[in-house]
Amino acid sequence: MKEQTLLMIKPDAVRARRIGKILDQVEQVFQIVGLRMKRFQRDEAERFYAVHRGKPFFETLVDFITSGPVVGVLLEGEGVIQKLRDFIGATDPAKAAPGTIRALYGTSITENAVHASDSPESAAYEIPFFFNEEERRAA
Ligand code: 3AN
Repeated sequence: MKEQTLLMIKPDAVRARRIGKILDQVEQVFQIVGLRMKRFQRDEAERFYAVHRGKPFFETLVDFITSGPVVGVLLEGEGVIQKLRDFIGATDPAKAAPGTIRALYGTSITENAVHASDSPESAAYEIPFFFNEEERRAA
């Protein structure tokens, strides 16, 4: 089934000037249909990570994601949600498979370079933080 998903390049990777390298690797495998740089306000970041509210790392996560600009990347393709999750690697870069984006560019479980939606439900929730309906349809 053709799906859309969100990849987000996080502030650590933006600061380390890895946007181009990450997009290059992603583009060799996936179809990029949308691209937007933005900086989260605190309330918006708290909504983006609402499923983690109450967890011990929630404040750290919100502090980090609001610490600088991020890049939202809209991807489209057959089974792209799971394929992209495999491509970025495990949440903890130390445990991510060699060659994955997080193994290459992540430095800690918080500063792990990228985020990718983990299900159709989270993709539907997360994509609108970067792209509106019209942009999704035009993709
Ligand atoms: P993923 O990004 O692989 O879907 P989630 O959804 O479990 O991982 O967590 C979202 C984000 O929260 C992670 N990208 C990471 O930055 C942070 N995080 C998750 N688990 C921890 C943890 N145990 N300690 C610190 N930060 C965490």
